[in-house]
Amino acid sequence: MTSAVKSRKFSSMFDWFDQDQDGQLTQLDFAATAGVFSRAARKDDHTNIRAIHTAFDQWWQLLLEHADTDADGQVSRDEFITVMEDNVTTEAHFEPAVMTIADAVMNAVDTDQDGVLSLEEYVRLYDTLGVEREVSTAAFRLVDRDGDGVISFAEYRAAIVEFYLSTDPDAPGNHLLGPAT
Ligand SMILES: [Ca+2]
Ligand SMILES: [Ca+2]
Ligand SMILES: [Ca+2]
Repeated sequence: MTSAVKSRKFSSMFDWFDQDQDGQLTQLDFAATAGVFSRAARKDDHTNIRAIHTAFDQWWQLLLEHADTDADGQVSRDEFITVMEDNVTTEAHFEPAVMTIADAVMNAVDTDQDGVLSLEEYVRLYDTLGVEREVSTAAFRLVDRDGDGVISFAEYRAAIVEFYLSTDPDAPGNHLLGPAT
């Protein structure tokens, strides 16, 4: 099912992943993106940094397999939006592709390893991603659904699921990558 809300989300995601901004996604873009997320981890946290790189690489392989129809090793914006809707967000692929990345990132960002994300940890992630503090602080409040001042794994996963699967323009998970578009 195509929806304008999802297409917009995936399109802004494309811009974000296209780290060298040449209008095509390649393995290099994904490696660069994994590198950006890795900077939110503690420098000596080799386990989670490796997990992030592995998870992004798996996602890239999935995109290559299903999206790169002309087999040139590049995925265009249209190919990306189509594959996100038709393959990545299907039940068979969502857990292994998306949630593997989500879990790896959450583990890495939880630098004091207390099992939840504090505002400080969350804002630090978005600092790394170039999102302004005001924006990430507002997003934190939305993702912290029970308002206990921390983001649990469950709240984080709920936001990810919403970001990818919801067609509701007001879903809190839409703010996951910064300002809703
Ligand atoms: Ca690119
Ligand atoms: Ca924490
Ligand atoms: Ca909470």
